[in-house]
Amino acid sequence: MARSEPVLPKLIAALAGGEVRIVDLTQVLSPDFPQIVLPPEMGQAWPFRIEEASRYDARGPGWYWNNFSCSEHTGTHFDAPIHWVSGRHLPDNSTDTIAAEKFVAPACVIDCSRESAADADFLLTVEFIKKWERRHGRIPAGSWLLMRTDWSKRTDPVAYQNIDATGQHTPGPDGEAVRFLVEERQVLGFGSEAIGTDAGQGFHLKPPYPCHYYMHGSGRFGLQCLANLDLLPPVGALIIAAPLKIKEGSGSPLRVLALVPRLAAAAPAPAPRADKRQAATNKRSAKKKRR
Ligand code: 23J
Ligand code: MN
Repeated sequence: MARSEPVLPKLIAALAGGEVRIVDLTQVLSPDFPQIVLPPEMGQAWPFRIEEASRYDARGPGWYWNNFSCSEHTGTHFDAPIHWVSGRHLPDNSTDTIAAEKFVAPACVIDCSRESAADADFLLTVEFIKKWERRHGRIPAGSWLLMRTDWSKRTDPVAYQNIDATGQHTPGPDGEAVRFLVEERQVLGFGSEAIGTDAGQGFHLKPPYPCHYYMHGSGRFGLQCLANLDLLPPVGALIIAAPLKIKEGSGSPLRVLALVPRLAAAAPAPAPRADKRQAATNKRSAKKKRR
């Protein structure tokens, strides 16, 4: 960007003119929203609770306000590296010490909605990611990788949790995919629409909960219980995700916002130059042949 063209006035004008829209990727924080449940012998995350302090009444004639309590991992929330044992000794690993510039970053959105509808235990693989890259280009270092599953459309808490006798059944990445994203693509973090960044059956993968283990073990972040990922383009969105500055916090509920170019939402991104043959195929059949 040339120094004679300051970028912020352009952004401000683009926002005012509707060329850049704000998409809210956050679930409503309420006692009704599902909370992750661990085996009963383990420590549990508090669900969201809220209690009125006053509402223009004898307790406070001119004002309304509430007290609330919850876990660091309630509702749409951020996972910091210190959350997992693999990240416990890393520098700047908690919500109060992560550099603030990490909270504004681009996103790649990988659409697994069809696969997740067909199989609640769908696992995102390296092969699936590489297929996505042939259409949309290489995942840039420092990007969020957001896994679109449309899981956030499940407004029934029972369907959202999807627990049966064998445990929780929600989609997530397999261990190799997480290692690929961390080591070969240097992603900033991984985001999921489901209740965990790991699959519901992630405990049975190697290592258990590979997304938590590898992401946080290499200083990367997680976003859980995201919504509206279907409104984002595969590439080109800018995410603002800043957790509360809790001292030594392992995470926090937060508001996640995406800045989205108006015309980018529906149109596929330009094909990568590196693979011209594939690019030609994509142009002909981008609509009918989805991965
Ligand atoms: C603790 C133990 C296992 C898991 C989690 C927390 C989460 O998903 C979380 O909210 O970070 S899988
Ligand atoms: Mn969490």
